[in-house]
Amino acid sequence: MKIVALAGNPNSGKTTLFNLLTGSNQSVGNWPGVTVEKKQGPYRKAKEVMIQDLPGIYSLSPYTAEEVVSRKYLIEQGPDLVINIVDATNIERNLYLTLQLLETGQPLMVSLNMIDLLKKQRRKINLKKLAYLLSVPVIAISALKKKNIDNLQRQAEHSLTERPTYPQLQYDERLESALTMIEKNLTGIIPATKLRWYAIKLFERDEQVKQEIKLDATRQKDIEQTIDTAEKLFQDTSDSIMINARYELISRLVKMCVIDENDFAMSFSDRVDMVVTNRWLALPIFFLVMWAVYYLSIQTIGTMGSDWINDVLFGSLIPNFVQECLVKWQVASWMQGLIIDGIVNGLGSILGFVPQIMMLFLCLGILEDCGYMARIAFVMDRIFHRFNLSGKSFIPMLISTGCGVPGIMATRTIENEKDRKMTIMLTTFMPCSAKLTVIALVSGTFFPDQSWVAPSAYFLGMVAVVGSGIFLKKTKLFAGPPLPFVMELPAYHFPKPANVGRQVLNRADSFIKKREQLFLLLVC
Ligand code: BGO
Repeated sequence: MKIVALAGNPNSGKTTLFNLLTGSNQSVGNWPGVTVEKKQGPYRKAKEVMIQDLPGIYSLSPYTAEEVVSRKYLIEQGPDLVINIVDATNIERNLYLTLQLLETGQPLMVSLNMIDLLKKQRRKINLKKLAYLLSVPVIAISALKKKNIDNLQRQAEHSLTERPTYPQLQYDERLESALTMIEKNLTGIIPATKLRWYAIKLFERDEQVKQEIKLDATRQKDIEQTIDTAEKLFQDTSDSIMINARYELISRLVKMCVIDENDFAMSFSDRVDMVVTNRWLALPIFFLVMWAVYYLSIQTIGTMGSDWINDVLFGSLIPNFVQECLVKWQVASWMQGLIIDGIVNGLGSILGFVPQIMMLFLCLGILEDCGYMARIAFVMDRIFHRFNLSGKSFIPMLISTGCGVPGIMATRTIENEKDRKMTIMLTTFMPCSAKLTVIALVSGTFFPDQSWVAPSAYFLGMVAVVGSGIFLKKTKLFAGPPLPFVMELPAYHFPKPANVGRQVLNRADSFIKKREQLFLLLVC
């Protein structure tokens, strides 16, 4: 069986391409020992080829679980072909991973995705030149619009059968001579195809690689001397020398291959972002948006649906119908009371919230799908960072105001394990739609004429959650600065009804199931 691995930055379109290449025949699990999703599936045109989706990563450094999994897989398993999906609209950042993939010496081809968006941005990339400079095939595609996929498949099939080898890219001459000296120290210990990768990693003083290959003292001393000399020459640390060398090469590649027809014009998303992520306007706009969301779901449209379910459907229609049936079947009156007051009214109290919740999820789904929520995480990161919290904790917490279950699921995007665990612990305490009812009940019963009590309890709950986060961050278990917040801000899109619909149904489903379980527990 031949293996084709898909590698690329998060949001580069890997999943979209993976789905096209495998059809619906995929299996999902976890990589051994870590909670990183592992997806694979047979190539839909040749079942003997397995498509392996690697986690979305920005580099092959050993910091996040995703990076460790990917580099271990690439170096130890050695797939027959790596397809590197590059977001053509973010080529500078995406090429950083491309250079690192080239350094591994694996057979590689580049799939330049989102070419439709690039065209809209009035930018072009000279593909032949880029392929020539990178020394690997480059195919431009649009995975979303299914454009040029045949060409990509043809090239991949050709690369799989021919297995062509490509020359390594050359960085700064002084760096290259240091790398050659390290490679000489590794000859005979490391296979020739992997010499460059190991030389670069040792040059970067990568602890994992150092421990893996365990060199004798003489070689270690030689390599250390080479690195010291390079550091003196460049007046920089060795890992920074490597990073700079890659970025210098990328900036040369981009200058030579990318043609920007409107270098000074701003895109629509840039113009909207000037207002929406503005230092002073971002939060007031966000509060207005959230107020509109709650107004639509809790005050108006959602409540109309809930009132109809409570007052009409479960207020008279269903109870009257059930009562008539029970009387006709001569059921004992205590049993009638149990069925109508217990089961029918209980069911009504679950379903009564559904319109409000669906409306809330619909609004959140639209905001997420059009790209606004990504901006909010970015804006909130400015505030959260002051308390050593990650801005990525905000979206799960926000989703938890609807329901804790999808909130916990949303923590998957937080790379730092400590931050993820802490967010999981805290999101469930967020005042969700279920707790809203309890707040309404308690404040309505004990403070009937004080309308400020319920909203205060709601917002106090949120402040307590953030306060607990600040406190937990000071404990040994969760201490440490959050990882730098790197997040793709997608261009604003019209929300896709299918995406939004799926999200609303999934979230409403977990909301109903959660309440259903509680109801069954109470009935039992
Ligand atoms: C959202 N062209 C365009 N225009 N978009 C593409 C293309 C393409 O060729 N390929 C992918 N996309 P993933 P990873 C989205 O989901 O495959 C889009 O992480 C959004 N979602 O549709 O998931 C694709 O697996 C809200 O867009 O990438 C997806 O690598 C607003 O790129 C995104 C805007 O694709 C990432 C887009 C809630």
